Amino acid sequence: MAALEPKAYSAPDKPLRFAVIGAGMAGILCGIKLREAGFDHFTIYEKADRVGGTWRENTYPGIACDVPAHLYSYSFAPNPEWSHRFAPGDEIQAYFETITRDYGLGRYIRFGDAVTRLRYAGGKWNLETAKGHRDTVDIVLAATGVLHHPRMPEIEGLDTFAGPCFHSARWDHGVSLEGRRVGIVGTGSSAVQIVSAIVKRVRRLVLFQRTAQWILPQENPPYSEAEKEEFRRNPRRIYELREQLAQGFVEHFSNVVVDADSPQLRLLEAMCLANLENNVNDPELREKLRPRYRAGCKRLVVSPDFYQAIQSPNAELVTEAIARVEPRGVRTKDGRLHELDVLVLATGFHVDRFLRPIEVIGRGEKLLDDVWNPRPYAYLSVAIPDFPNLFLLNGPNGPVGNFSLIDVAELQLAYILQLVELIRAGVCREITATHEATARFEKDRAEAAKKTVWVTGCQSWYLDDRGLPMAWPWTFDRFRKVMARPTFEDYALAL
Ligand code: N01
Repeated sequence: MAALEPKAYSAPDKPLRFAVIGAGMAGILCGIKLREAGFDHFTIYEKADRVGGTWRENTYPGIACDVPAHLYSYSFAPNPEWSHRFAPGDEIQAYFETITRDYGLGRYIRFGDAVTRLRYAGGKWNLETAKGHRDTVDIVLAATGVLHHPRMPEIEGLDTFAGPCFHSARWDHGVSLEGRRVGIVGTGSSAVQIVSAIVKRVRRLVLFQRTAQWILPQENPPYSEAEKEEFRRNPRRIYELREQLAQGFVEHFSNVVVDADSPQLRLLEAMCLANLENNVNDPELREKLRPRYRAGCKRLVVSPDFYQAIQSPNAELVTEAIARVEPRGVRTKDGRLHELDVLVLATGFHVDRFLRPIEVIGRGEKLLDDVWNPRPYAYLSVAIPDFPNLFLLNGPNGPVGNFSLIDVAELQLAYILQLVELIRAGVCREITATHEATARFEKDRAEAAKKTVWVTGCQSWYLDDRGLPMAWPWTFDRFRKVMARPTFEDYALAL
């Protein structure tokens, strides 16, 4: 610890300047917490014209968060107004807009300009944007999201489709679905929510399923006016509820998926299986909907009514593989043409991009694109060797999908700010995760990943090019503990 004493170097004579990239949930959090910590020199760079990230971009019918609303909120900004246990997307978007306003962050955000380049030189990060704006900062906080870059399927003839065709994260609200024949490719969380939301509005719904999903039947009751009034009068009640929800989520999901042998996982599987057996009447359809891998192997899909929706008389589940898309619809390998007016691609995201396509050049002219080839990594998900004073929120190998990403980001930022404090105090100018610590973390992570349910025999967005899960493979309690205080020896501190 002696190395951490302020010695040769004194505290910076100028206030530290930060660039935060992205004004989604994590970027807004950065703005609030930087100000709280007394840092006022920062810009939040946002390429779009509104805050909100995921919730700004995903506006498809039926969108809701599968983490309970009182848990998917900032710990310091409870919201008594959530309408349902699982909040709809537009409420979450409104929440982030309100928070941005309430915390006076507007003047820190530069909208409508994408950061294109970051280069580390002379102990500073030089930043450039698409519009030619330049900035020089001491510290970069990358809050660029994970499920952000839509993955378009490689299907022959996709561009020949005569009607509207769009990705679930690029919903075209100008297209009416009323009385039309709508095809949906994919059966992940997005597709399942879309199916339930639109089946009653469309003339015909065709769901193209490549792999069946386990569906956990979670009801989504509204909060009554009396409950909301109680939350308003007594915010303590929200904290108690949040605590309960967090505990339940950790015990019944987060800690369970990282232990493929856990009895709770068997319980989760039994609940999904009972949902299928009890709620799908036609044996042929039931078999088509029956997954051939363990529940939780893919990110678990929650829905109270998907099975009901797919059994509607106007809905069809197609399990025959897609051969190609034609102007009039989708042709499956059995030669059948499924005629459609609208085609929705609920085909997921490229989850290995993080702050790319920004060109990031670290110490010694190292290109992040090269360093992250073939796959991204970061020490404890927050710091990359050779990229000093650049920290990631919800970066590679964090607990994505395991818990509320808001809690994850809050824990990460509190950890990062402890590192930043060393710079402010004059202990060092530069902080970089060491190669040794990062290699050790990667090795331990790969070992622990073998015990998770994610490697029990399915394809999913959790898996990297080697088939190893890219998510935190330990319990959430362990994550909380690790994030509580940095192991400073795992960082190189330079003057
Ligand atoms: O994407 P996905 P998503 N031909 O990657 C199929 C979060 N989220 O947007 O399983 C045919 O899960 C692919 O098939 P297969 C949540 O963490 C949360 O639905 O690979 N099909 C799969 O069915 C979630 O896990 C919420 O065989 C093709 C689907 O497309 C994550 O976001 C809501 C295909 C992609 O599923 C991603 O969910 C929404 C092809 N060529 C999202 N290519 C909630 O909070 C892909 N597929 C509720």
